[in-house]
Formats: sequence, C-alpha cells, structure tokens
Amino acid sequence: MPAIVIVGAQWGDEGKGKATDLLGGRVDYVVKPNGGNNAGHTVVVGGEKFELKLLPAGILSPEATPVIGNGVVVNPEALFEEIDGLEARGADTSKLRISANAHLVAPFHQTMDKVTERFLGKRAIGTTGRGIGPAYMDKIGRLGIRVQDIMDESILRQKVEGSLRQKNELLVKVYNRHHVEVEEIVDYFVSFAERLRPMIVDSTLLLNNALDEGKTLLMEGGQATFLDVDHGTYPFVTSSNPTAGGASVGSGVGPTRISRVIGIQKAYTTRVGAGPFPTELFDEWGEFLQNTGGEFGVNTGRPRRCGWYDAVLARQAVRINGFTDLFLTKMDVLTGLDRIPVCVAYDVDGVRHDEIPMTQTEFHHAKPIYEYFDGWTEDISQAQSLDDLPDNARKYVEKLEELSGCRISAIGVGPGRENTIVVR
Ligand code: 2SA
Ligand code: GDP
Ligand code: MG
Repeated sequence: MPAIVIVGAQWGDEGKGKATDLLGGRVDYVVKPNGGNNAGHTVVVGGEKFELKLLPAGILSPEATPVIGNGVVVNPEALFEEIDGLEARGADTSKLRISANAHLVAPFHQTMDKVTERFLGKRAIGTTGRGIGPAYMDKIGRLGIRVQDIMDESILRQKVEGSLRQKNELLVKVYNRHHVEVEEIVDYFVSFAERLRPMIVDSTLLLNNALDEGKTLLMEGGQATFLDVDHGTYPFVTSSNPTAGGASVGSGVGPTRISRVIGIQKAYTTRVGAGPFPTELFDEWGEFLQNTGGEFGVNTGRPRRCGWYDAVLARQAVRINGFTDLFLTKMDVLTGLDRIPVCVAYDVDGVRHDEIPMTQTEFHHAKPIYEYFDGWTEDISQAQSLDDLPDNARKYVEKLEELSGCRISAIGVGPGRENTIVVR
C-alpha cells in the first residue's frame, strides 16, 4: 500500500479526522493536500478530544511525519497557534514539514473573504471566513505569496506589492475599507520566518523519495467531494479540489502511485454553509440527528444542517473519486430509529432522476425519493465486528454498499479510535 488517499464523500465533517488517525499509526507520512484552516477535524484519543484545523489529523500519530502539501493555503498565525496548543497538551509536532510551494494566507485575504460574503447578501456562500477563497484566487491569478517567499525579504515585498495593488483598489473604493500597507504585511510574514524556515521542504521530492524507499503515505483530503470547486455544488463550494485527483495535484504524488482511495461518509448527511441539500430535514428528525450526532462546526461552531443518507450523491462520489473503499461513520447515531429513510433517486419537477441532474437549476428542484429500512434499538457502540451488529444494522450497511456501488470496509460506531468495526 504505497499511497492511500482519504476523501470526504459528502459535504464535509464525515469523520475524516478519525479515519486518518486510525490509519496514521500504520503509515510513515500523513499529507494534507488541499484547503487550509477552514478544515475542522476532531480526533478522540483515549477519551481526550483534539480539534485540528490546519494541521493534518495524522499529527497525533507519533510514528508518522506530517506534511503540509503544495496544494494547501497556510495561515502562519493559525499554524503556530495550533502547534503551540498541541505542544502544550504534550503532542510532538517537531516532525512537521511544509511545502515551499504552499501559498500563504494574509490578513487581507480574511478581510476580502468577509466583505465579499457581506456584499453577496442573500447569495452568500457561508464560508468559514478564514480567507481561503481569496488566497486561492491569488494563487490561480498568479498573484499569490508562497511559503518559500518568506525566505527572501525582497521577493516577499515584491509579491506582497503585487497582491495588494489591485486589492487596495477594491478594499478602498468598493468595500470602503482601510488601505493595507505593504510594509505591514511584509513585517507580519517576516515575524514568522524564523520559526517557519526549518519546516520548509521540497515536499514533492520528500514524498516521492519516501515512496521510492518503500515507505507508505496517507493523503488526508480536507473538506469534501461536493465542496470541490469543479465537482461540487458550485458556487456553494470551497476554492480547492478536495477530490482524489486534487490529492495528487496537491502533493505532487502521481496517480499511479496511489493504491487505495477511501471515501468517508456518514450514515446520514450534513452540510455547513449555504447551498442545495435535497435530503435536508426541517423537522424533529433533523434536530434528532443534530443533537444525537453533535453536529456543530469544529472551526466556527456553526450548527450543521442535517438530513438522511443520499445514495445519489454517494454514487457520484464513488464515480468521481474512483473509491476503492468506503468508511461509514456515525452508525451509532441512527440507533433507536424505527425506520431509516434513504434517498435512492430524485424527483425533479415530476421526472425521476437516478443520478445527479446536469444543471444547477434542476438540482435545486430535486426532491428525494426515499426507500425505508428497518432500524435497531440495541447499543452498537462496542461492536467490534459485523457479527456484533443487530441484523437490521447489518442490512443497512449491505443496502448502502449496493446503492453506492462500493464496498464498506470500516464502520464507525462511536467517536473514539476504538469505536470502529474494521471489516477488511
Ligand atoms: P470556505 O471557507 O471558503 O472553504 O467555505 C466555502 C464552503 O465550504 C464549506 N466548508 C466546510 N464545510 C464543512 N466543514 C468545514 N470545516 C469546519 C468543520 C466547518 C466549521 O470541520 O466543522 O467549523 O464551520 C468546512 N470548511 C469549508 C463552507 O461551509 C462553505 O459552504
Ligand atoms: P472531519 O471534518 O471529516 O474530520 O469530521 P469532523 O471532525 O469535523 O466531524 C466528525 C465528528 O464526528 C467529530 O466530532 C468526531 O469525533 C465524530 N465521529 C467520527 N466518527 C464517529 C462515529 O462513528 N460515531 C460518532 N458518534 N461520532 C463520530
Ligand atoms: Mg470537519
């Protein structure tokens, strides 16, 4: 198993952090290929809860070397806050390495994120406000500031000037904000240079050399398939490619070196921020999932919108990412339900669609067509194998395998590392 990729199969918060943590003990490197401190991964180790934002969740596996890949946008302030927080709790972060080609998030990116959202009004995306979109806009617009620029102050100044010239026009003339001074931003980044320098590496060379030496690596995608800027519910998406192909681009590890692509999906569905969500519930069952599942954002504390499992989305996620396996998380949250609805197709203006309709307009009109499966009442949180599950829980898993078209290789029955059934 040279390289494994983990991808969120829905709209995020499926339990990728826990999955990475589980596998992290078995690999030599854990790599974050996309996103920034908009991510929020919860890992519960020995009853202790860790919340990770910018750092790969695999940082909690002492055996693995954590790497922030070239596809990530790094907010240095958030980075050191997180490192210091983990160190204070006894975690060792000394092995962390950061790609020289990763981009930096500046305070003005956060300002741009917030003012753009305000400007959009009712059409706002519901971003995390961490400046992720504007940082990626600069990257794609060839105005970005990279981690390596911190090592050469005159280059850094040129890059900051380039990035700010056009933004100051917007900030001052359109958004009625203060003019941002170049020197203020240069000083801000330089203040992190000394601590950052020893971590900066050519991560592509590091990871490919490691693979050549027979080492193993795990790529931990941030966000999720339907937040992907190409494949998600555009424009209600993040600004990176959290899908499997993005893991290759964001790490410099070629697709032929990836042996497994694991999709993480909840036994139901959640979403944070705006955008279409066909199975969303607005009744007591939505509240049930939110409360029982503890569905509140790790990063911003926002309540997550909740709904039933959507097999149409699952099939699309399997297709786009080429999943070899699915991990089904939070099965325990469904315990106690009489019957469990699963969306098998959509009704779009009176026409049945077995796959996601082609246009945004149709998707916004999609109403779920449900099939119902019998529930279970037994506590499943201590189950260690499929045989420990009640019949109806096992049937639910089999049904999701059939509907999604992919085998389920692990099942989460509680938040802890130990509350997991490994099927294969
Ligand atoms: P952004 O900030 O530009 O990436 O926001 C764009 C959309 O992407 C969604 N998004 C997320 N959705 C779920 N979880 C995320 N991380 C945190 C968590 C969320 C939090 O793990 O709990 O704490 O609120 C995440 N990050 C981005 C976002 O909601 C927008 O819809
Ligand atoms: P991520 O963004 O995909 O890493 O997921 P988050 O950490 O944002 O959200 C997943 C939440 O579900 C966290 O609070 C986890 O501790 C929790 N969790 C993960 N797997 C399970 C599970 O199988 N059962 C229960 N009850 N909670 C889980
Ligand atoms: Mg999360």
